[in-house]
Amino acid sequence: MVVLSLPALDHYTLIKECAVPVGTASSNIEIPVVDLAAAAGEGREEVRRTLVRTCEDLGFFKVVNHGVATELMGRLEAEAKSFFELPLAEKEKSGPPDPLGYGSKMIGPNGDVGWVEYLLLHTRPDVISLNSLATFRIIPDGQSFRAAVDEYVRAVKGVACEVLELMAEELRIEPRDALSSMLRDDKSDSLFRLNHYPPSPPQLQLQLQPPSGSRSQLLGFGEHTDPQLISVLRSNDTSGLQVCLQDGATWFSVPPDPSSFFINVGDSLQVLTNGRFRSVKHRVFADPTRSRVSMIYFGGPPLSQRIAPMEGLMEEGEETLYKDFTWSEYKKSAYNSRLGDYRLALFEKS
Ligand code: GA4
Repeated sequence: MVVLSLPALDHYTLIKECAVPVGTASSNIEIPVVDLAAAAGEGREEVRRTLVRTCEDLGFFKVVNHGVATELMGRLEAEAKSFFELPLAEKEKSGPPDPLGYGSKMIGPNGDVGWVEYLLLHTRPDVISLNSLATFRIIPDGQSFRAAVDEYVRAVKGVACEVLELMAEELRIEPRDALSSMLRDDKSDSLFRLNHYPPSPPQLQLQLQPPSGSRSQLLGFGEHTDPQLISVLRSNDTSGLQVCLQDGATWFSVPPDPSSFFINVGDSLQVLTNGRFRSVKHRVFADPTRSRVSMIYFGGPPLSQRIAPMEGLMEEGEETLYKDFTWSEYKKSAYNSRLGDYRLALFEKS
């Protein structure tokens, strides 16, 4: 069992804000599966069809047979654990997040909190803030951590690009790499996040029970959509991730699967497909007994990229649902928002 050391139980009010009464999330939803080995062979068309249907309905799916080495995933998880096991004062040398670097309990710049500590890094080695740079200096074997992050990011970026190419093919977007080239671009503004959700301590759980007797859980990361194109998540064997159905109200729990990736559509891909694909709301609850460690690649375009519906997929006479904007404008606006805001509202045509 993985139990990492708990962050100091200091900001009691912050923690209280993370305790939310929850209804039972449904777990009997079958998560769509995209098999990349099948996509490389005769099954390609079938996989493409399922993928596009899934992005239209749910915006979330699991990827299997992806070819990323289990050893690499395990190595990075071990490096992340060693980092999160450091004393708080050491970790704080890489913080507060600006937005890159180490953060604990505070998410983003606008007052969101969660039962989580994290490291947020840029995937381009030349985009470093002092904080994120410090990350690899404060651990004894910082070089091997950096190397594992770089190797892992290269591998998951490959998976994200393969998936984007399958989508483009099925949507008849020309050229086939019109989407994936935004991630492959040297100037791609992609991020990488390592999250550690410590177990929610029993003494706190007792104190936090709402008077009504309803169940209360510690919210690790509040509900939100991702602003980028596509996110690729891998976690250890601890549950906690919940995804919202298209109705905007029904949540389901995602059973963990450390050997697979979970992918979700982000806001930018929703716009590039003129609302055909769904940017999906998701959130994470802390487990009462086990640490959850997740690693997420957020595939974003270069800052100057225009985010507008792709020509090839527009039907004749179809109107653009969104105003014209660049990724840089959208990103700036996202950082002025709260986690749970519907960020695309400002960019929709009235
Ligand atoms: C959500 C997706 C990514 O984790 C992230 C987050 C970012 C942050 O943690 O700094 C944001 C959040 C995310 C969206 C709204 C803003 C920005 C926190 C927040 C309140 C790194 C990202 O790109 O957007």
